Amino acid sequence: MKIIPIQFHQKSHSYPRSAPGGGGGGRRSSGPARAVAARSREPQRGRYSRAAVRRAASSATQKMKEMFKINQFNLMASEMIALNRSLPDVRLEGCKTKVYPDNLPTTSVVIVFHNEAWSTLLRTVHSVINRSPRHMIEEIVLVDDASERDFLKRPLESYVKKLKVPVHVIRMEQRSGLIRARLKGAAVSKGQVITFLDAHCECTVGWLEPLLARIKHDRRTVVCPIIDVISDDTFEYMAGSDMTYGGFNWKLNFRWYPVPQREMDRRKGDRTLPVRTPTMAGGLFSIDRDYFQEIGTYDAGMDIWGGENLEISFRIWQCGGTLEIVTCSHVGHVFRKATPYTFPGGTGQIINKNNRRLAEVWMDEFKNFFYIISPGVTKVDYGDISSRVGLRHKLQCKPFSWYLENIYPDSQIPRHYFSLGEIRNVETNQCLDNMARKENEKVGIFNCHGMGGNQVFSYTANKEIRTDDLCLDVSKLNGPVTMLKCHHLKGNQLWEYDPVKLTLQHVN
Ligand SMILES: [Mn+2]
Repeated sequence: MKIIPIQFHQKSHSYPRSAPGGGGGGRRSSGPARAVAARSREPQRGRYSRAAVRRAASSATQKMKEMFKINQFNLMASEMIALNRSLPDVRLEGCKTKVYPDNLPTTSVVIVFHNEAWSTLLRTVHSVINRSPRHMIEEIVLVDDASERDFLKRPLESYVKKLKVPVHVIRMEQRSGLIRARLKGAAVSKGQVITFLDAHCECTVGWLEPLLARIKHDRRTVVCPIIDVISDDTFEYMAGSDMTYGGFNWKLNFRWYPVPQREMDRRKGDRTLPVRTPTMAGGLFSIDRDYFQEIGTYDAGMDIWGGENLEISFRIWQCGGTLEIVTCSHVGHVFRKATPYTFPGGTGQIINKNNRRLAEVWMDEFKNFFYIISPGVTKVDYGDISSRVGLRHKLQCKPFSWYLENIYPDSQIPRHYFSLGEIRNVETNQCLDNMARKENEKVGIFNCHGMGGNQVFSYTANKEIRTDDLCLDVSKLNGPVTMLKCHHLKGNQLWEYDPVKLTLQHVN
């Protein structure tokens, strides 16, 4: 049996890091090619000149490393690439011939930034202007979340004044975080649709029309483009996969998972049709401006960043909307391995608080999967959620069980299960423990600590034993018991519990 690996895995950031082998992979962008050309001049022969070239090269490398730290991407490479560079057309063939209505709604493009590099921010702006039909762009709104860099003040304002699309720069008075800065940007925007982009993106040909067309068709549809990968090292542009969609694990981390067969069947195998996705990555999406208000924008009680993407995803689905990845729309994003930002109080506590609010308001009893695997979360002060609970009632939103059943039946959180907790050997008082090991490794046994976390397993209605998104699996006689991606097909992942003998037995 074939296990489809998850293509994207990342600890602290909710975007794919590596591109699967898509159509754009392997193509060289103009920037790094130019850097290579500059190096190709033959050094003169001779000991001293060679040493000088080596010294120069090593000091350039040193400088590149220093500059990398500023934004956690290769700033030197970014600065060598034109602000209006051309990009490959990475769309599926069937997308290139699609015809969209003329009278699509207009959009405001809202981009929040904090200490962003000039080159990546302006490349985002130029790519919007160059690759969008002029009459569909109402304006671009740049929301500065209290940046400290001088070039992002007056120089930015005078630069964008000369562009052929109105660009407004608005400033947060103090560091407010992504969520509140986006709310401010949305509040001043005038387009019929709001399109949120990150500050280090590049839009490709034809990106906007298919997004707006879905919203025109149904204003309660919220749409994301396929997020392509701009290398944080070379700025090479690589197509993202149309075969993954958004999910989440028990820790409420956003993850990309393979688009399941049922969603391929619903689209009759046509990959150019939008994919219904359980969640969005969060950085890039378009939404009808009035609908954004109706469904309650963002939870303004959340701080800075984190959890807001799952919150709006659950809310859209549970309250009668639709969330899609429009596979004919491609926007690139620079994926970073580490965040260059610091937050007052540290990121961990902020994300715990935001996730706690999201679990309390939207997840009903299924919040226990989150709390038992991350017990620290139940200790954070998450503030007052009464207005968000009120919103849920006012909009008559459906329960989380409905979402799991109908929108995300392949969820890592099982809709039906027999038990959730530790698996204890009653004679030795030792417990099964995932030992924080990864996929394909053996499950461990350790003294029971009663603190949840790595000793939490669920015995599901499908008779799987799961810990987060891994299932206990035995593929040969006499073991070992390994942890593999759950495949929902029973087989090697089927276990029988005998409540009389208190045994769990692998039955395949
Ligand atoms: Mn980003």
